[in-house]
Amino acid sequence: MKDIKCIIIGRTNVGKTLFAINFSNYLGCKKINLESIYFDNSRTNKTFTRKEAILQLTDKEPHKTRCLNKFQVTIPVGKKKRQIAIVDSTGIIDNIHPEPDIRKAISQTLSIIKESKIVLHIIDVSAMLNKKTISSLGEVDYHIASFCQMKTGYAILANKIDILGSEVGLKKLRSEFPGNYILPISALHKRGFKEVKNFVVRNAQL
Ligand SMILES: Nc1nc2c(ncn2[C@@H]2O[C@H](COP(=O)(O)OP(=O)(O)O)[C@@H](O)[C@H]2O)c(=O)[nH]1
Ligand SMILES: [Mg+2]
Repeated sequence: MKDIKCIIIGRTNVGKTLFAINFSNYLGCKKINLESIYFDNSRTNKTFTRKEAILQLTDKEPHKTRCLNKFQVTIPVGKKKRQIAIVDSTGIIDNIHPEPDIRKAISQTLSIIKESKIVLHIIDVSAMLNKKTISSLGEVDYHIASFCQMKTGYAILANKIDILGSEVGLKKLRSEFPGNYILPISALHKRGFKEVKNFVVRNAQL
């Protein structure tokens, strides 16, 4: 049976990679077996502990991730166990990026959205009120939401709710995206993960 694809998308620095690492750990992966797929379709495999993955794959600087990173997890769906590929991706931006390699990686992100049953769109609610932050809400977030409107497996994850003042951002997010399913989370502290897991399980069953 084919893996169910669950892609994690969003602007750069919103916390996609940290979420992918901590969520797969929450789903029971003690070791992270990561398959990286590059835009030329070349692939590498690496095994990390959670700590190593956080140190090597996440960063304060934008565009640390420049490929699709596949985290293989197994979750109970009904009475069976199903393989789910949690796919972390290169952050998308409002404009055209000057670096060709990043542009190619971004187009790789966009091309996989269509074939993913589950799309988790991460938005940094701590940066909602600060337009100057790299991870703040952008035009591209509205484009994603309208492109994914027809998908039942589409949810917005309102990340960084551990940061002071983020509840104001969450309120604004809810008013900007009234028709969408929004789950508040902290990728750092694994908050809201139970709700995300339930959403993934529900949609994997469909
Ligand atoms: N406080 C806080 N920081 C976070 C959270 N999620 C991510 N970060 C930080 O945001 C930065 C970017 O995270 P990363 O996962 O690399 O973002 P990506 O570019 O979307 O993959 C890193 O410094 C993370 O530690 C969160 O829930 N809370
Ligand atoms: Mg990343």
